[in-house]
Amino acid sequence: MADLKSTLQEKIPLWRTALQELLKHNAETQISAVSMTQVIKGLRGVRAVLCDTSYVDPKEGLFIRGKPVLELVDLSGEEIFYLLCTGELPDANALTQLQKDISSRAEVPDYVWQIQDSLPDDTHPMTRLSTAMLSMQRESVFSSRYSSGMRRDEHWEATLEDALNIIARLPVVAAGIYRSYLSGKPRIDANPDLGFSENFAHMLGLSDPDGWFRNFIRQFVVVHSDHEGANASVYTSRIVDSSLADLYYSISASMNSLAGPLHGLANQESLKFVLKIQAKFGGVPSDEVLSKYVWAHLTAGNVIPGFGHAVLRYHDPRYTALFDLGKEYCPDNPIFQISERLGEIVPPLLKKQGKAKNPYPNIDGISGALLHHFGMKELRYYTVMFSTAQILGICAQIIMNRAVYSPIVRPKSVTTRWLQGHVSDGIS
Ligand code: CMX
Repeated sequence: MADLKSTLQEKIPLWRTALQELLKHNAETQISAVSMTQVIKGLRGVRAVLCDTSYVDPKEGLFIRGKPVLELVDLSGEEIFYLLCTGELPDANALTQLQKDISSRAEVPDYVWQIQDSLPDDTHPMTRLSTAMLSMQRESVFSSRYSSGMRRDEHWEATLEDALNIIARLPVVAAGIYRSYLSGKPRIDANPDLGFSENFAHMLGLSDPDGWFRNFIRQFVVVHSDHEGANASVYTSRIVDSSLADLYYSISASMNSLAGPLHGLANQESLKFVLKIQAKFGGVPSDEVLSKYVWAHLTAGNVIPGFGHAVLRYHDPRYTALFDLGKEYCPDNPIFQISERLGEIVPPLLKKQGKAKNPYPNIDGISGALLHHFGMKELRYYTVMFSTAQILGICAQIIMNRAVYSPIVRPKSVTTRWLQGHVSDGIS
């Protein structure tokens, strides 16, 4: 099989033709209607974004390029990136070539660390990550080639260059942030013989005598790598990219969106909730005590972090993957046990409250328990872990967008007055 770039070169004309054909014969075909509720309540369920890298089925959860995520959890970061980009897995040669290419690009410029050193100590790690990404924008191949008059059909190639540089550097930056500003230890250099996930685990520097942490990170990366194109962080990156701002701007923007507590910060918030329970009850409370506590929290108007979802309506297979690892690696850890009990106790309570459309735990309701078990006690760092894995999907989606010439995103907004007029005109 050919390397990543040649495979993309082969496939891109086919993707372009497929979309042109769809438009030629169905330009006015309606695929989704938009209700008043959807306009006022976050466009939930409106089918308006094209994404071929992955699909979230409300019942079965995440499919990456048509394959259920639970069949993919043992893939390396490079394999999942190749799959996201092309729809195929690389053969051994293509994989080795991609790994070598990425590891040859892992040098992070000094100015990135100088900027990091100048930030106040209490800067949130997500702010650090986003700042690092934005500070490297001056290195964008897309941006510099665009200024020199790059042809439109070459946009994806320049984006691929940016993607490979970012995929090489971001784990180094993310792990460096952890070491320097959270655990107060010196940075660990990347090992050129290790791939994306293993290198990230290595550079974080947590004790890993059995290789379990490395295995956990491998699965963590796969399950966080992509989740369709319209979740808040990924869609943010795609909107930014649609103006032909480059991947650095786009990914930095995605990080700012992921940093919200209803989205990627939920892994931090979820573990905070679990630790509060452990401290309050001096360990793992009984189911009865836990139910009362959760119900009081809910009826006081709070959300239960790590539960619910905007698209999923059943169990999240990404939760299942990490939960199963927890069962294997740390069944007796009280933090894991509280998370496990919450996974049982919260859904009936959310159902009883009758608001959440999905009462089940999501990925952010379990990832923190494992990170904590493996020695990462700095909760504020957890969303950085999510973001570092998520760049694989964002890069793949944006390479595709440039390949098929996705135009600038610009839906139409309406005023409240227009909506009122629309209703009173009786038009529906
Ligand atoms: N705890 C309490 N209430 C919840 C809830 C939860 N876990 N999940 C949903 N609800 C509430 C909503 O706040 C909303 O209440 P209002 O009508 O008073 O505004 C109502 O139930 C309906 O919400 P929904 O349609 O089921 O959910 P949304 O699509 O609006 O929001 C999400 C989805 C994820 C933001 C929401 O479930 C939530 O806030 N969960 C907790 C935070 C979380 O875990 N986020 C991570 C999600 C995964 C990710 O993106 O990383």
